[in-house]
Amino acid sequence: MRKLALLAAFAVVPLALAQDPTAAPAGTEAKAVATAPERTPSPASAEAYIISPLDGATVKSPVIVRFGLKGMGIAPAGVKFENTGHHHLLIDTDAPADPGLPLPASDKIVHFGKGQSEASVMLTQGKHTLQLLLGDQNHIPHNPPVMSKKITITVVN
Ligand SMILES: [Cu+2]
Repeated sequence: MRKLALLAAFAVVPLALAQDPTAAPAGTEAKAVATAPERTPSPASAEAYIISPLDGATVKSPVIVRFGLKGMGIAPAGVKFENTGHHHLLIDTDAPADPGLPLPASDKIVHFGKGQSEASVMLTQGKHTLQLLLGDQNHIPHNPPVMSKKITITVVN
């Protein structure tokens, strides 16, 4: 199962990137066209939140970040299942302006496509912001996006 999920994650990334995001106008609701990337709807009750560290906390690196999610479930990237998604941790950055595109992977946008619910994050000393953003099987934020409050922490030695 673990291997399968991994394979699925690798298989879906090039596919998602290859799709033309302009094919589906932003804000288009439902009426699924199999070939065009579409926003996956999120239930109104959905909420992502950072369990720990707490906003304003002073912590040491590596920082264990625990991901909270209400009203939805976790599924690995590449797996389509209603009302699920996987976490992305935004580090010292805002969410990309266009929520209709697959989230890029970078040092500041970390994917947890295996369905992880916590991460150990190496951070330099000083202030950092953390925010969770759920993505669907294609790493595209839901509609509306399921995003946590952005927290600020201070990392010390
Ligand atoms: Cu992702």
